[in-house]
Amino acid sequence: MIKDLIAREILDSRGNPTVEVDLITSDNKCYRASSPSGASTGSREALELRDGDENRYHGKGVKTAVDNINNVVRPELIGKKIDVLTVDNIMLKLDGTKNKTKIGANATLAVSLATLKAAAGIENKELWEYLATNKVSLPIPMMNVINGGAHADSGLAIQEFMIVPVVATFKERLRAGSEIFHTLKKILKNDGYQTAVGDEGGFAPALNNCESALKYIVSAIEKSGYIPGKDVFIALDCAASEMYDQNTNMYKIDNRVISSRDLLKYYSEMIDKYPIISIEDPFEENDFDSLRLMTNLLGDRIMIVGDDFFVTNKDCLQKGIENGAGNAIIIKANQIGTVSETIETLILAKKNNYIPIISHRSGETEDTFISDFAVGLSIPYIKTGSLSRGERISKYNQLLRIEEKLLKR
Ligand code: 2PG
Ligand code: MG
Repeated sequence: MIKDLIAREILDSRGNPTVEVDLITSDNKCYRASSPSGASTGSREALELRDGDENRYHGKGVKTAVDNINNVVRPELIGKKIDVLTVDNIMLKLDGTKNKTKIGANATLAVSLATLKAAAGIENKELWEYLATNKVSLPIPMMNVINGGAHADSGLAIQEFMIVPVVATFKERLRAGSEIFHTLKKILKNDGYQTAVGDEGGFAPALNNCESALKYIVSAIEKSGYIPGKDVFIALDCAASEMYDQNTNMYKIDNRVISSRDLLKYYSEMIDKYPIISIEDPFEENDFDSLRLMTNLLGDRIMIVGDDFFVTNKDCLQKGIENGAGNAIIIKANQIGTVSETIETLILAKKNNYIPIISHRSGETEDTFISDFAVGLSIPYIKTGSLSRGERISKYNQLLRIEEKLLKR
């Protein structure tokens, strides 16, 4: 039974407030969870409730969301069974809005996650074990080694340049990632570029264009002793809504202003030249037509991933399914605000052969639930940043521990 809920305002990896919850069970155990926070958010995401009081944290305080848990949610949940679906349904009813605008998705998610962790704890299971229904495996990481877009001031239009090591074990994938990351640092530095890192721990060099980022990455893969296109691939998150100008219906990339058709041509050239296996949000979030066109053209060669397009929302994904737009989906629990709705979207994706990729947010906490979700829910890919910054590395380290345990069995 839920004995108590204590919510508080903590800070995320960018130093902005977010919501943390302690759930106390009737046998006095404490289960803790927190909500991550995005920067390049999709407009259809559930509401991240912020106070807007400019006198605190530049308007970014989450006191209202915290108070909603302590004063609105808590009284309804005390004494209730520790079961995610039950708890989520109570919160959905209390909120009553489509996008969680009353309670806030940052509030509901923290409570939902804490409940899930408690449910696992009661069965003496780790979170991933509790979630697992059949044979599990470790995910392939997409590691964001060069940052641009809204995550860094490198000036690069594409937000994330990721390496995707596909070598045999997770431990070896992580090693490959780390070795390539450090090689990349060396070669960037040698060429006179800055090697300070962006929000997700990747470098933010002021390169002239996106293609040079791809060249540097390929060179770092090779110089580290791995084969591009065999051991290690490349993935991009264009977060193209950030490159899009709705007045002109054009995209800005590499000091050029181009149409969606030319952007598609550009992607297709890059896929021919570099070992790219995945492109996320290639167009602005409403342009399902271009997404469908790209899926028809390139969908049998690469993953075409919807993040801002689908926002972990089953209705938005359904629109993609009906249009044949995209063949993969980013899963971010805070985009929808509860564990059970996240799983619903995941099930819909799998049923329709959309490849799921579980993802962090650019603002993260020390909570490593996405690592457990990746394994427990059989999600083949995980996006959780670069090979630096504790809040990113903590997810990788958790996956190492899980793999170790699985190998012992
Ligand atoms: C994305 C994410 C995570 P943000 O666009 O995929 O990398 O960024 O959390 O800022 O939305
Ligand atoms: Mg994205």
